[in-house]
Amino acid sequence: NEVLKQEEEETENSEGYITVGFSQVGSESDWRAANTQSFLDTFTAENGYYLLYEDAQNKQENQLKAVRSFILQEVDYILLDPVVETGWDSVLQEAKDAGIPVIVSDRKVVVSDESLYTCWVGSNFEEEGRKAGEWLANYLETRGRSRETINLVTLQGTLDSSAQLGRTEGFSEVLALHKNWNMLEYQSADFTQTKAQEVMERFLAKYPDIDVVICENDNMAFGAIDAIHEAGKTCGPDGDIIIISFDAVRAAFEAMQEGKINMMVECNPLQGPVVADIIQQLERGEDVAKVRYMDEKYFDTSMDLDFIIETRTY
Ligand code: GZL
Ligand code: ZN
Repeated sequence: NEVLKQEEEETENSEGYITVGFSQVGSESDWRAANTQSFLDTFTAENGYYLLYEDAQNKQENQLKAVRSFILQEVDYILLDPVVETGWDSVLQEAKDAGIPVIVSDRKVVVSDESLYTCWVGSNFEEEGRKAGEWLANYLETRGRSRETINLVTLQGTLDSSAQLGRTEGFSEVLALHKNWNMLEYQSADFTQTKAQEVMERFLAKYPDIDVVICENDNMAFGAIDAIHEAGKTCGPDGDIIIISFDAVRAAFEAMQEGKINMMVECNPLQGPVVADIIQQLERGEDVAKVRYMDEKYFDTSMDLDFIIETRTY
C-alpha cells in the first residue's frame, strides 16, 4: 500500500497547492481584522496555498465544527486561533489521528498532551501586562504621584482567552508591588467597544474617583473613552483619567494623537508570514519551535507618533 500512499499524496497536492484550513476567532475587533487580513494576504494561490477560512463569531462550538470539516476535507494543515484556552483535546486528537498537523496562532490551547498540536505563534500576553504596569509605575513616579492612592478599574477581554488571562496576570504582578494602587473592579467587555461603553458607564456611576482604566484591547478603550466623556470627565495625558490599552491598531494611534490614550501595548497581528514560514519548514521535514513569540513594543505620547504611524501597515 506504499504505492497507494504515494499516489494519494500526489493526488492531494496534484494541483500543487498546500491546503490550509483556518478557524479564526471571529471579527470582534480592529486587531482581529488586521490579523485575518495578514493570513488572507499570505495564503494566496500565487503563494501556492488553498485557504479554507472559517469565522467562528467568537463561539467555540463553531470552531469545533470547522476543524472537523477541515479533517473531512483532508486539508494538509489546520490553523487554529482558539477563542478560549480549554476544550480542544478531543478535536485535536481527531486531527492527530487523521495525520493533519495543527498550528495554533494568537491565542493558546491548554491540552493534556502537548503533542496534540505542532506549535504556537503569538504574543507574550503576560509580558504585555507587565509592560503596562511598569509603564504606569514610571508615569506616576515622574508626576510625583507614586505615594498617592491610585484607583484603577479593568475592562477585561473575552474571559479565558489567552489575551485576557495573560494581560490580567501580567498587570497584576506589578499591581501587587504597589500597595497604594487600588484595583476597584475587573469586568469583561468581550473585546468590544459597545460592551466596554456599558461597563465603563457602570464603573463611573459606582466609583466617584477612578484614576486609571486598563483596557485589554483598543476597541474597549474607545468605548471607555466615550463613557468618560458622556460623564463629563476627561482622559489622556491632560485629563482626569489615565487610559492604558492593548493592540495599538491605527485607530488607537489616532486616539492617542487626539490626547485620549496615555499608553498602548502593541500586539502584533501580522502572523500570516510567520505561520507560512513554519509550514514551509514542515514541508521541508524540518523541526519547528514549539513556541514562537511575535516582536512587539509599546507606545506613549512622549514618542513621535506621526513618524511611527508612517512606518505601519495596519
Ligand atoms: C490578542 C487577540 C485579542 C486582541 C483583541 O492576540 O487574541 O483578540 O487583543 C482580539 O483585539 O479581539
Ligand atoms: Zn484618585
